[in-house]
Amino acid sequence: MLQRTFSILKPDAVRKGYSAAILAEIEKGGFHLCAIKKLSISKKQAEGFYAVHSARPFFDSLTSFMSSGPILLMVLEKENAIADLRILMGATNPANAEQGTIRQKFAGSIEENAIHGSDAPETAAFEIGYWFAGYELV
Ligand code: FUP
Repeated sequence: MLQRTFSILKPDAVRKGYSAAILAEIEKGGFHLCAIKKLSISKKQAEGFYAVHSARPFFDSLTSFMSSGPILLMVLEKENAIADLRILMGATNPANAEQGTIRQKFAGSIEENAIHGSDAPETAAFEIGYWFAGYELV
């Protein structure tokens, strides 16, 4: 079944000039790019997006980081998109990420970990709707 997921190329990846290389990995992985936009988001927008993590000790640092520079926001589509993107991304902490994954190749730390991908259908629906209007998805 075709499925959509939501992804972000985080400020570290964009700042280091890895955007095109990571997009190439995503396309090689068979994902169709339904939507993409580059934004500099506010701390408040980051806090709304990561609201599920609001009680976690890293929340303030994470939302400051996510609002520290331009990011690329994307909607990706393929069979099994949510799980397949998370395999392509690798573990949250790049030190634990499998060889050949995006985080193993491009991430610097557990916080500055290059890429976000939705973890379930409900979160994908929330995250796509948080950043995109229906007419922006092609
Ligand atoms: P993931 O789904 O792999 O992005 O990981 P989580 O949902 O567990 O965490 C969301 C983001 O919080 C991570 F991408 C990075 C950040 N984070 C930290 O900064 N420190 C931590 O200990 C855990 C997560």
